[in-house]
Amino acid sequence: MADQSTAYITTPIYYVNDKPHIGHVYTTTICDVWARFMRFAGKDVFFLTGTDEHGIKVEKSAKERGISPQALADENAAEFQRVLGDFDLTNDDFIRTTADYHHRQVQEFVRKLLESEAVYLGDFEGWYDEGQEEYYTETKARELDYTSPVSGRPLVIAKEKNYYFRLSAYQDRMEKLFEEQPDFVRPEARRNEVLGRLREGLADVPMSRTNFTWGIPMPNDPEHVIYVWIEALMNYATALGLGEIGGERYSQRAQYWPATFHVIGKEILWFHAVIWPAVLMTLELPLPKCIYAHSFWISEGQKMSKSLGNFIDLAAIDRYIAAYGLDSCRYFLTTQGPLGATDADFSANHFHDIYSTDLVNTVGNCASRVTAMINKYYGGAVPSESTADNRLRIADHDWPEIARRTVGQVGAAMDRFDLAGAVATALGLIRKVDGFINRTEPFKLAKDEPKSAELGAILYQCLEAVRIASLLLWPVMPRKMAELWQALGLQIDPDDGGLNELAAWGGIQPGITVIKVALFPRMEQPELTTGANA
Ligand code: ME8
Repeated sequence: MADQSTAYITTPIYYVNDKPHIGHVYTTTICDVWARFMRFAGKDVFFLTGTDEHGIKVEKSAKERGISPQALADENAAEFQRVLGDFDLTNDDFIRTTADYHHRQVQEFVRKLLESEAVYLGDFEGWYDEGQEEYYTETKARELDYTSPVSGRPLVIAKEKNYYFRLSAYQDRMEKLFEEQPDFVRPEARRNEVLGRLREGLADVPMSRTNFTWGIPMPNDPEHVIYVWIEALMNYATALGLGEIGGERYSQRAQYWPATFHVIGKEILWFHAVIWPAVLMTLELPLPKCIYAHSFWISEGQKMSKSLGNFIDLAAIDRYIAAYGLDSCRYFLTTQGPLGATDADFSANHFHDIYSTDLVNTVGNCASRVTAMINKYYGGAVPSESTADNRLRIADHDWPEIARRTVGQVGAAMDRFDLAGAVATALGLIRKVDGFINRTEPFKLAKDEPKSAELGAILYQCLEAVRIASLLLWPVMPRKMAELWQALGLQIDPDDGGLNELAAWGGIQPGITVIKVALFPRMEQPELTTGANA
């Protein structure tokens, strides 16, 4: 099981009855940023994403199209993999819940649950959301006005003989968990929601269904199919082979358990924050460290919907990538997304503003300014920052200390999954370089005292700070930062770790040649539409 050096991050597994859209790309991209950063920082990371392929919705969609559920799952899982491939995502595996190893292990886990006191056969009647395949308590159903918060369709009264998971028996353990592990659910607003619902009291939840067949049968009673939510949650454990102790997967991957972060959207928090830990407690497996539930993207100020034509689907995302480049899209998603407790608006104007302000005017401009001056005044050869052995301290800037602090703050933000905070801190280092240039005016100095020690020191320090910022920004913009490294003659493989050593002050050797870079072209705002049919 996990020690200090390993980390495990997961996305939800996505339903294959729908096409991939910005929400899926978003969650997977932010997990990718974190995974990349942690690998660079020297952790042994396992990053998992995948598809949720069973359940009545897939069965129905397949029937409508006159194909088998497996054929539909194969087609859409391939589409998800293709799309995710376009976003430079570095997931270590892509789990599909129709895989044999998942099937075997889920049955094994359910066998264990059946042996415990946690599962029983009983009658059930309740408010049911057909689209989400989720039951609601009377209180919750009333609060929702008896309509699905996801599809807007009416909830129905459903009745079935089912196996139940005795969630009610976990009330005390759950309350204790939330008390002892205050960071178990993040952000805080989401934790409070779960706590509120927890205090209303836990009701048992169905664990099996008999009204369809597309799923994994209960090992003791094949008439029943295991409830897709219980089965889907288990993917986080089956991907690591935890249901087959001693097996190949287990020997290679068990050390990653438990998850550092299960990153999800807020609509599926209850399953992850309450049901999943109760199942894990019964299976006697360690609990995840944090369930991080982000909010939603909305589009141009409104909930995304096909009828409004404002859906940020793949065709729309592709248009943004074509106009601004992939890394700009990763940057926008990471820094402007709904990482916190409020929804975030995806708007063409906002995208363009961020591109212009942060990427063109800040990152791109600063890197270009510094490399251009070194070329102009030193023919591209990096000057030294010192006279004899003394580093010149100019304009009260203790650069090594500023850089050290920045690296520490970015790491601490990443530890909390505050990706936007981490990037803002890294960008802050670039802004300090800009401020430093404006204060010290090397261009004037170059006129008065060409090649003075002070001029050399200023430019060295600017370049060094830009280099360190680029290491911190790499997880978000891997292609652009690699382009910058090439211009600076640096060979870095972040997958090999070493961030702390590389980010130590003084990494650039005076005398090496740097090329002037232009990372982000300035441009007029392009006309971009959102939905495919907008
Ligand atoms: O719920 N903004 O799958 P799913 C941000 N199979 N993120 C969004 C979003 C939006 N507007 N819309 C969706 C399922 N997402 C289950 C999960 S896990 C064991 C099973 C993202 O295909 C967000 O991460 O409906 C959300 O939780 C996920 O897509 C839901 O994907």
